[in-house]
Amino acid sequence: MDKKFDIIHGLIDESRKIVLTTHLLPDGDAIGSELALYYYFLKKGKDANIINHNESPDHLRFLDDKNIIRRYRDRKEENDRIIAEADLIFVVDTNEYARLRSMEDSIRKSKAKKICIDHHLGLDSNGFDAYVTDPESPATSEILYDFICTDSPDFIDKRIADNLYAGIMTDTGSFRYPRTTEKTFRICAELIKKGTDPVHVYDMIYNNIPQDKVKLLARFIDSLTFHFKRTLVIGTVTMKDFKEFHSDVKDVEGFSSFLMTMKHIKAGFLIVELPDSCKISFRSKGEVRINEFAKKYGGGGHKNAAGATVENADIFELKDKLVRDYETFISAKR
Ligand SMILES: [Mn+2]
Repeated sequence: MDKKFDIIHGLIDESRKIVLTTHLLPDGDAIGSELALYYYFLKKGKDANIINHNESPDHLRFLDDKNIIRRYRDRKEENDRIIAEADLIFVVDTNEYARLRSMEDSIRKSKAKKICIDHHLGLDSNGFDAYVTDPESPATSEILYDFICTDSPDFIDKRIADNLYAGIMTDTGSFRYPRTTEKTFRICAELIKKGTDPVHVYDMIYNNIPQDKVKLLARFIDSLTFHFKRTLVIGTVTMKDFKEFHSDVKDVEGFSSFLMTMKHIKAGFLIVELPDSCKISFRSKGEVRINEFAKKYGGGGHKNAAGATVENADIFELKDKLVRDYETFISAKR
C-alpha cells in the first residue's frame, strides 16, 4: 500500500465527521471526486458533507441525484458549523486554498486535519496535514480509484464507479488529452465492470447541451480573431452575451479546448468578462509553455493549459494587451 494513502486511510479511520470541498466552478473531475469519496465514506459509516463555493453545473447534476452537494452561501451559518465541527476536511482537485473562494477562511479556521488529493502542480505541502498529488495523473478521480482500492475494490459500486468514470472522462477530454495512459483505460474498464454505462455517462454530460449555450458558442466563434500568421486565436465572451443567451460563466466550459481544434493553431486564449474581472483560459499545443505566459497575468497551470483572473480589466483592452505580450513572449523564445 502506498505510504501516503496509508496515512490518509489512518486519518479516516480515526475520524467521524468529514467535509469535502473543491475548487470554484467545479468540473466533472471535481464533482465526480467529491461524490465518489462521499459514498465511500458513507460505506465506512462516516458522517460526510460536500460543501462547494459554486453550485454544480447543469450537465453534472445527474451525478448528484440525491442533492447531496451544498452551496456554501445558501446556508452559510449551518455550513460554517459543519466545517468547524469536522475532524477531517478533504480538498480535492485543487491544492490552493484561494481556489475555495468564499470558503477559504472557514476551511482554514477549522481545527480539522486537512487533506489534499489532487493532480495539479504547485502544491504547498505546508498547507495540508496529508496529501497525495500526482501531476502525471490525468484526473483526481484516477488517483481516487487507486486510493479506494488500497482499502478494498469491493467499496466501488456502480454509483462510485459512475462518479469516478465521469471525472476521468471529462478531465481527459474523453480520453484524448496527453496524460491519458494505458492505466486510464484499465481503470475505466474496471469501472465499466462495476456497472458504469459509458454511453449513458457521455450522453448525460455531452449530448445534453441547452440550446442557449449553442447560441452562446456561435457568438463566441464569431468573436474569434487570428494573429501571428494564424497561429494564435483569441475568443471573447462578454457580460452582454451571457445576458442575451441566459447563460453564465459555467456555460463557457469547452470553449477553450474548442480553440485548439483548429489547424495551424499553436495557442488560444479565451477571455470571459465577469462583473469585476476577466477570466483568461490559456491553451497551447506541443512545446509552447503557456503556463509561463500565464504567469505574466498572475496565473498558472500546466504546460498546455493554464488560467488567470485579471481584476477590473476592460475585456477588449485586455485582449489587445494579450496580443502584444504574446508577441514579446514568442519572440523571446525564438
Ligand atoms: Mn481535475
